Amino acid sequence: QAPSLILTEVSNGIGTITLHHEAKRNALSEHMVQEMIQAFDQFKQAGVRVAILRALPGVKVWSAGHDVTELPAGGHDPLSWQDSLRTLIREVEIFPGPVVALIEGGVWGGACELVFACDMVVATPEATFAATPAKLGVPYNVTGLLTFLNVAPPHIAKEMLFTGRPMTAARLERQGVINGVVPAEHIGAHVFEMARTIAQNAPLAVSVMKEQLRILAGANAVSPGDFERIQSLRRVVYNSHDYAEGIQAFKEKRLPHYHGE
Ligand code: KGJ
Repeated sequence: QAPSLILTEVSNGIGTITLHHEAKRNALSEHMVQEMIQAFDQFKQAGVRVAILRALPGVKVWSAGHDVTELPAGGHDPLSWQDSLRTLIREVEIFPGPVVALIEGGVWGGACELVFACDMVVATPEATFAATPAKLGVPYNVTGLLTFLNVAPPHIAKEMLFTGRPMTAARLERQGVINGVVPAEHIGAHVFEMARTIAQNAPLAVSVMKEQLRILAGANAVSPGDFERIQSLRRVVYNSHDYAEGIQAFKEKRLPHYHGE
């Protein structure tokens, strides 16, 4: 059996998932994602009321995002319904209790979306957040963009998505995108305190509010025609030279050369 890439713990109705694959900078591989989904299932069975998603204390990289080696080479939708990142984000959204992200280090690409999809986010002052599909030439999917628009003001979401540059925790807190910035030595206690407060409240009321908020946040009507148009535009991107080049350049550890086709 392959070694576990996460650690899990349950105590007093609070479940913690700790990403633990530092050699690959906690990239969200299929293997790690499957383990996280299993952990959420176990949390449900154990009656966990609040989940905390974190990496080991002191890490430089919270997660490097989608495992780029697992993105299809070209001609296939890299963020289809069955993709591991998409599956994981749905799992966080439908988990019956709040999921709180505790962030130390850099958060990249799909991991940035994962963190924004959590119900609350607390980070250390050194934490940074980067949305990187434009760096790799990836056509981001519809619900993925909605995750950004649901938590960030449009100008901030666009700056993140168009530049791909890491944004500081302080700036995101000012914009109301994350809930708090707490020094590393206090962040664990701070997040557990928040989790304990939620866990003492009425679990049915909390979980039904979470589900209502999820439904309301996704209540944008897109016509079938518009949806098909979006999918056809995305198809142009993942069929392009630039998408294949972005993935290839990452694997060869070099800068990509983009032509816009
Ligand atoms: N996928 C697969 N392997 C990765 C990833 C990744 N995202 N990130 C890092 N690794 C692997 C590297 O290939 C190295 O493998 C090892 O982790 C350490 O990375 O050569 P190996 O040892 O076999 P590295 O780069 O030596 O570590 P640092 O110098 O500490 O740099 C950490 C960084 C996070 C800055 C750097 O690894 C990096 O820039 N990673 C890619 C970040 C990124 O662009 N992620 C977004 C991926 N895209 C998406 O999530 C999506 C959905 N998207 O639309 O774009």
